Amino acid sequence: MKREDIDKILQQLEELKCKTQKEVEEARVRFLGKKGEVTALFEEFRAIDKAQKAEFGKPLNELKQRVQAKIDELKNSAADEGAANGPRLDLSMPGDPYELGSRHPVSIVRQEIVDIFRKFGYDVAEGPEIEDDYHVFEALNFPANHPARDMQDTFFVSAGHLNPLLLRTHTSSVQVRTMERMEPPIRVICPGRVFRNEAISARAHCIFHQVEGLYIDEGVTFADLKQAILLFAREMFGPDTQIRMRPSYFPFTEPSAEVDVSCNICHGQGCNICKGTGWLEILGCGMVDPNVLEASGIDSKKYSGFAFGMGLERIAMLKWRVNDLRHYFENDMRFLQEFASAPEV
Ligand code: 2NM
Repeated sequence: MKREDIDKILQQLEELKCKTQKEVEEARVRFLGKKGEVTALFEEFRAIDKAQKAEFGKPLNELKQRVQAKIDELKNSAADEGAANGPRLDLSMPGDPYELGSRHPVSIVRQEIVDIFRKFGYDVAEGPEIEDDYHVFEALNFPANHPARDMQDTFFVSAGHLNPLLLRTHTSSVQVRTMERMEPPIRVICPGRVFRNEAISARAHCIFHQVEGLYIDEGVTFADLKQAILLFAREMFGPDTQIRMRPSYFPFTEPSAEVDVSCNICHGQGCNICKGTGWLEILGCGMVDPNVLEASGIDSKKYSGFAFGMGLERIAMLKWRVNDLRHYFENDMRFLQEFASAPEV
């Protein structure tokens, strides 16, 4: 092994020029490849005696490092053949299309319901999602020990004092605020998000959406309630829709009723959506309890009223035959895009 062997390669390295990546790769193979010049020197090095090893070990390692550094440097500066020889960017090509979102089924149903009641002369009222115990329970005639007031059923934001903050469990609190603020006649609907501490399943979720309605004036009767619900049901589900009322119980209304509409899928024949009954439950309602009117400063001797409430997820489930509530909250594009062609409302 001779010093000149190393110097000769260093000299070649000085003069090495590569224009393309292909040339850089060729240079790498020439020096560092299996049969490369530097590799050959290392092979030679293995056979020499100890004294020569001491002389050539260091310069040989330095040579290898310098070759590698030079190759790396050329790799960074040489042109990419793809860029130099490949197709030019065609500026006349159309761009990627924007992915358009679509309306969420719950929004579609809410808008339909709001439009129907607007036509009947109702205003829309909104209120806070974080409420206090007074507006969600106390003013609505919930007894002190009612289970809804329990941690089991309601999400509390702050507990431990007389009027704790909580996430509203219904939008009736908005109606309480409306009654506090206005003199009858009152006609409002309150769409909004509500929260209940439920285990999440196909039929229950801890967040869902309601529309509640309230009508207060002199001489409002249960007959007015029944007519309002019938007109609403026919606008919403079609002119042939029938309704039926079953007695029920809510703390804030007396008497109270559960309303079913005739199944518009099987028209009373019985199908798996209506479980063979021919009827679908869609809302709860009743005459506002005089205690509720009085709590918000409305004279229950002079005025009476009705109220109703319905769950939007449930109505959207019936309308589009969605079989699992969780679809509404997962934002899976495959689900949402099924509503892209739903009527724009
Ligand atoms: C329902 C069923 C029955 C209701 C009552 C009130 C208020 F504030 F006037 F008392 N708002 N909403 C009501 C009545 C809600 O939902 C199933």
